Amino acid sequence: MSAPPFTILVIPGDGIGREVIPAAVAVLQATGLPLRFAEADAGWECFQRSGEALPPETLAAARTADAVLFGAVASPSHPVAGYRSPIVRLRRELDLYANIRPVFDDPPHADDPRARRVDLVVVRENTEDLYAGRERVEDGGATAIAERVITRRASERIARVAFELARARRAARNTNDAPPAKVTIVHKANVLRETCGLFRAVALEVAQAYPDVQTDEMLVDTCALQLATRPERFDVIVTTNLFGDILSDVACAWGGGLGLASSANLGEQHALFEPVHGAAPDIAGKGIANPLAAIGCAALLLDHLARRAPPDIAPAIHAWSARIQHAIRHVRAAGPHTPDLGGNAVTSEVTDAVIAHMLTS
Ligand code: GGG
Repeated sequence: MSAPPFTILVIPGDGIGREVIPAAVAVLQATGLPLRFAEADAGWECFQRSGEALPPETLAAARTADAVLFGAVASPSHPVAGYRSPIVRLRRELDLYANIRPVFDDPPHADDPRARRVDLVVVRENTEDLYAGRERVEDGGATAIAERVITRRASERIARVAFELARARRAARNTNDAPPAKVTIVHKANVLRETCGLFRAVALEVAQAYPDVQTDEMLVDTCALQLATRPERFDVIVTTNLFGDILSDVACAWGGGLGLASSANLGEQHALFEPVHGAAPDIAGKGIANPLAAIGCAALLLDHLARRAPPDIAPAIHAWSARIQHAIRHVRAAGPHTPDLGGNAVTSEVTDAVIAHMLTS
């Protein structure tokens, strides 16, 4: 392949991000595709070393890369002067407004028959809501206030992503008896009348343009319960930033847990891929982190590059993504498994197994 290489900016971040991202890079390198890797720093440990959680050179490199592969960040829960979450900032700076978090159980990790029918995507608005960072204290610190920002523009564009995705998923199922596409709009408009009220109204307006997609709506607390008890009823869930953060972790329980959950952060100009899991300080440094979520991100990243690649190489890039996903399914079924999946394999053994399967099947 003689096409100019795509530039992938790799930001391992904190904790197990530094263990699982090299695994994903090893998988991408094994494809032999024209990819050029650059590495940059960000995160809590970076802040402690340099005073910057997201150094300007990291942000500049992210702006020029074809895609970013991000590991994890471990922000402290207590306030630290000058510190802001670098991943929340990156999503906003790059206008990565759509956070796409698929959950499926293939092969099923549990005997529960519901697990076999789980195939859903949480589409989370990624740039505003309580994560807009408008917080202040009053009364000499006795009162803390956070402003929740919901705009028509952000609600409209995320709803459109959800409906387009539902339509595309239905088309990809490619059978007459496949269930219809469905989008569930999740909010708390009965209490948060202005903010969730706006999000709900705009999402329902967008739904009018998609008569082929079933639309329903659900309060966020009901959705949490339904995700825990009837996950098979969902296709695409669209919701605001904080609700999406929480609900996608709940949903992950049906996909074998956080060690298997990959996500894409997409905007018009940029794309960033990261495992849903965090830095996992309890296991960091032990070499036992599950790399499959990060390797799944590598597959999502290739699909993204394929959509932008010249027609002569796009099919090969797509094919490698499919091979990686197939290898992940194989290793999920046959092992080796890291401790989160009940095994005792180390990160490198799982990575090697994925690469071996991907290159030989
Ligand atoms: N890879 C996703 C990740 O790092 N999740 C943890 C998270 O969102 N942390 C936010 C933060 O620590 O700033």
